[in-house]
Amino acid sequence: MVARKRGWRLARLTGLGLAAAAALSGCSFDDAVHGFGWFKGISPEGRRMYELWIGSSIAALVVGVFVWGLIFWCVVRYRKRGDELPPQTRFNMPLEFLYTFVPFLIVSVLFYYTAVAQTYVDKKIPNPDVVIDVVAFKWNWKFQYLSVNGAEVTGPAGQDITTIGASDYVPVLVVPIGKRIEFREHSQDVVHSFWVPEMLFKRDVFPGERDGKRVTENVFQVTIDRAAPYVGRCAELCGAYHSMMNFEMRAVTPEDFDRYLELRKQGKSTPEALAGIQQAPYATTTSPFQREPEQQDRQG
Ligand SMILES: [Cu+2]
Repeated sequence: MVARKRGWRLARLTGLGLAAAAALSGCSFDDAVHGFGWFKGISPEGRRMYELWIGSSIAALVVGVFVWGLIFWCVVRYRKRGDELPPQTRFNMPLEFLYTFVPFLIVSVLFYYTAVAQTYVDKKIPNPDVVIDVVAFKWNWKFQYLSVNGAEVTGPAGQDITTIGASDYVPVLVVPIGKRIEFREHSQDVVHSFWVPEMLFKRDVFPGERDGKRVTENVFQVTIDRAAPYVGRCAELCGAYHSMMNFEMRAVTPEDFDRYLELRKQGKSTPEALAGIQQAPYATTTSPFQREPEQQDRQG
């Protein structure tokens, strides 16, 4: 009777714990189960990596279930039945060949799909629609629009159009959806890492100079297909205030993007220009500003 009561309490506690974990982690059951914990991605590149992850996880599960099955079968089938030594079957050539060849095959298949996905994610086209210069430094980001549709982006007086945070807001990088965006990274001091979790992508930002000129080692391109605010982070421990090195990437329609750039060129600040395209409020903390309910849905 006591044991049954205890079992019931344990079951109730477990259920409560699982429910709390699901609620506190902030992700839906569907995300957790179907995505094995991953975001679905907001770019075609991200979704390729998502698919690779899902495929690899399923393959690993299949192998895992098969191995667990073999273990339990052996445990039951070959229990000790007496003191007599069972028949010894070492050096079984076909079996040894099989368990050398099969893992090699698995690794080759995983390698193939990884190489294909990586090539796709790293692909760069010659004339991206938007080119953005990313400068990381301790402990903030500076984004500069270098060109849009092949034309250099400058203000009327030839000034650069840059976005950098201030004491009351994090840098907000406005980008258009459906356009090929190129990011050129450079660090002014130590190694940082540009990371927008929902892009399922991050890339280190390296410092370096050659003959007095900065070296841009890392360049990548991406197309974002969902208009929403996304939090961006530094993913490389870079010093005392590394954790504060956040930015926001605001993906908007191409029309809003053009208007935003126009306002910036007219000398408006980032918050003013954001307000001008009805994209205020802007982020003031490490989280992007309050999202619309439909944008919160990661299913896309
Ligand atoms: Cu950093």
